[in-house]
Amino acid sequence: MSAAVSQSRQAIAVAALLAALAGIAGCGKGSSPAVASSDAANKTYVAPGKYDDFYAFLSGGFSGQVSVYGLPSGRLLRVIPVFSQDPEKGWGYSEQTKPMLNTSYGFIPWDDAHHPQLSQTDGVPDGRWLFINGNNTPRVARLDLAEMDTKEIIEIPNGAGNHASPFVTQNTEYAVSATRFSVPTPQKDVPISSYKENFVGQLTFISIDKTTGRMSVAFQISMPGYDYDLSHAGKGPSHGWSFFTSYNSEQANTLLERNASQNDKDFVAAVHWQEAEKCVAAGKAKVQPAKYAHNWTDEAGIAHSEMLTSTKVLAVKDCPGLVYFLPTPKSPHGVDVDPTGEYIVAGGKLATVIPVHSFTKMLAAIQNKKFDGERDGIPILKYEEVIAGEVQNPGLGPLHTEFDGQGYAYTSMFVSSEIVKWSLKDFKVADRIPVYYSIGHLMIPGGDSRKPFGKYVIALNKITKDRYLPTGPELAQSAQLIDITGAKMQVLLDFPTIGEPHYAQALPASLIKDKQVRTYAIAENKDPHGVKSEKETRVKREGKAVHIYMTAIRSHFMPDNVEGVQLGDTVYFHVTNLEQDWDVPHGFAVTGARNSELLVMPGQTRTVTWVPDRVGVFPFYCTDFCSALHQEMQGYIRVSAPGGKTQLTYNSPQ
Ligand code: RUQ
Ligand code: CUA
Repeated sequence: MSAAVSQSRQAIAVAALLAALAGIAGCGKGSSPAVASSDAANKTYVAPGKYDDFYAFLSGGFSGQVSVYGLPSGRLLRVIPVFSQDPEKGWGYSEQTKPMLNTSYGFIPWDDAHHPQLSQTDGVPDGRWLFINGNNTPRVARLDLAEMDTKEIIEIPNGAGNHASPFVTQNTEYAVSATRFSVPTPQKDVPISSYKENFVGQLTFISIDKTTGRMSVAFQISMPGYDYDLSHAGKGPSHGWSFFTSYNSEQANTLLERNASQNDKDFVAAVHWQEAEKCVAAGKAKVQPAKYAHNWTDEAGIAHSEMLTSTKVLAVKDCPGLVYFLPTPKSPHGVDVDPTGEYIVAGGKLATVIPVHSFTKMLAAIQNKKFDGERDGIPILKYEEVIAGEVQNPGLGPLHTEFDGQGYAYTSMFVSSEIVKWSLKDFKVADRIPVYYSIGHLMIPGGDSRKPFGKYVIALNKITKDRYLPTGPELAQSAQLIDITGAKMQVLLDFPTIGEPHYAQALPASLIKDKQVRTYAIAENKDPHGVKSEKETRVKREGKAVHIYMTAIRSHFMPDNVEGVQLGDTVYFHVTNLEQDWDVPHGFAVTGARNSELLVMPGQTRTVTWVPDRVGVFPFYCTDFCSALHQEMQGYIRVSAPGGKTQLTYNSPQ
């Protein structure tokens, strides 16, 4: 079908779509017909003591965390704290972890995490790291997959609403970041109505060190002030490019719901980052002052934070061949690149087709200058020249697409609450399945890589309604596991999730299960406040600070009686867990603590700060049931009035 015909069809359908969008909340469609069969139960049953086949990493959305699930069982295995303080683990409360949440705005103990991304080698998940974006105070985090722990967080300068992120390139050369909200850059005091003159979009390329994973902002590209929404990197032949969707090419600054839904097409920005590298090397980027935090955890498990002061910004006009616009209907959201690297699939929230761009055609159109004018110096490629095809009648509200590596694509349809499977050969719909309800992202293990692992697709649904026992006004978000091995998709399982899992990633368990760290060697404990045995335990006063160098081992603390603390002192409990056995953490909590407990892994040291505000004798105890005599794992600290007991005393090992 010609592009012109499909366009008019779109125009007719958009009004209906907008009406449907307004009524999204009405998606409680009553009970689902999809009753799981015993066959489905068999496919998700993981017998007690047996392992799942896949690790799945789901973003926690507004919980700011990452949760780890086993597939196919849907069992929650762990919540990894990232951008939000977590009292369960002491993350962001212990002195060793607090600097991880530092930003140019100060200590920010929360963020909105959207897109987990596994590190890749040659376009395939390599099981080393997981990256995830913080949307609100723009940040990107790197997690280590052997420890399942957050190791690094970098703030993104000149940004706001870091949504199109982190989406790594084929060999994890870069993770990217883009401003969903264009802002005056550098920030300045201007009328909001001067949006068109003053507001700038920013695409950021964060380089990743090949061996350590260490992140640094390599360069930024300033773009017209649109909303940059999602991204994916090219692969194979399209390696060297990254694709970003944009909406609000209308550049509205109010009531975007209507004002940013005017244009028939917005753009996918195709960014040739290898060209950017050349321009930056040739000195074409401008060094701009910027203030942003870079936080990392060292080998000793201690976080550090440094404030950086400048960034390199590349203007499109200074680097010809850097960016091209691919017209894309209509307010596109997701952009996904198929395993061959040839097809660039966009999900237009208000579009009635799924447009599939061809990378080969794009290169030819660039070569032959098939342009439809330009915006802000960025050539707009002719739609007909770059489009490979449109998937007709896919359903309503396409958002995101994943691939099975068998020639099929799977697109989430928000408005019509379904997943539609279509062929990359003829762009024809091959199957569809209802999901409950209002699906956002979907995920196939490895489904955005060069070699998808396939087998399942998970629907990550925005609205839960009647799927579970009701729990008051708030319901857990809902994921659905769907078998994609046959010609027809089959729902196997519903399971609740934590926060809002925007996106997810999964890989075969065999890739990382045997490299999981079990303990930290106590002999190699490098924490300056750590001790290696009970003999080294001690209590030291430094002015108004009292440092308690304490150990924990089944089933006591050493020392467990401390006296001589004065009102007005600040007490630091440095707790080292001497255990060298897997799965024997000790906890630590003290009465009146205004932060949280500690959870200390074997061989690790964690410090909690305690400022007593009254005279008396206060208990502390282990919070993690560690042995038959866990309840005996307790102690006392005495606080005296100034002028009372001044001599520090404590018990030591016999
Ligand atoms: S989003 S429902 Cu934050 Cu990736 Cu698309
Ligand atoms: Cu240590 Cu309970």
